[in-house]
Amino acid sequence: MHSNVNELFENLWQNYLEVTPSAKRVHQLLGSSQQQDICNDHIALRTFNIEKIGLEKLAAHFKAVGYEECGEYHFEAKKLYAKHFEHPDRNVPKVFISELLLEQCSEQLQQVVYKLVAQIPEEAVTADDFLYSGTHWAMDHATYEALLAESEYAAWMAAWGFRANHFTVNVNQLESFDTLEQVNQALKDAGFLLNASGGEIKGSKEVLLEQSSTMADLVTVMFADGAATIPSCFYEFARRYEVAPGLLYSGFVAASADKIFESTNAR
Ligand code: OOG
Ligand code: NI
Repeated sequence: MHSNVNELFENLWQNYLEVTPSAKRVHQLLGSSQQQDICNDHIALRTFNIEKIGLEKLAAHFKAVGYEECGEYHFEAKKLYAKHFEHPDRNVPKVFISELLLEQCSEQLQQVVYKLVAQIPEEAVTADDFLYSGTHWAMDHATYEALLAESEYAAWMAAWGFRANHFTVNVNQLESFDTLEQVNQALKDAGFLLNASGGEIKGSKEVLLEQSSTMADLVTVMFADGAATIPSCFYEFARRYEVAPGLLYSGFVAASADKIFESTNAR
């Protein structure tokens, strides 16, 4: 496990860029007009609720660099459970980790997932690079399609594995944009496709958090039986409101998160 939080994030970021070509363009678009670098509000990772690689196994890597558990979230329809973590250093991104509740899925899906997870070497889970290690298995295209028919989340996880599935621009800190509407308009003008599920802006001032996101990039992956082009990772934008003077809300909003998950849907 890493002991340096900045080193961990640098690796997560480089790994994310490898499969998210649009992330560089997002930074050019939003960051070119300001002195400071873009600041990230949070990142998110996904997994399956199998002991070997469950949420807590991912969380251990963040706890090792100082993160603390702060909130939990349930997504009944998507069969997901999630927690969020914060670091005492407010400049470090928050972390959102979810896991698919396999016992609620079909026998076939469970069997496929258990076979994939069995291929992960035990020691890979505590290795420095686990959180950006991608997949540890070979999968054919038909298996991906079978997972996709039942759970988009399961298919994404089987295709991309362990990595940050998005980074999130902290909109409060942008110098040339005041509102999330303005950010969204700039993104659309530049040709980005936004996730419109539940509306382009999820949440509101009333729930202390507004969020939007791009639809995931389409990237060619090599399945065991050949190449296919599928959704990879996306970029999110978050504007937070004060819970008290000078103190921004730091949690997540389950109803909004439910829609953000859909940023990796096919389009
Ligand atoms: C996480 C979706 C939730 C948020 O900010 O509410 C989320 C995911 O897609 O894995 O990121
Ligand atoms: Ni997010």
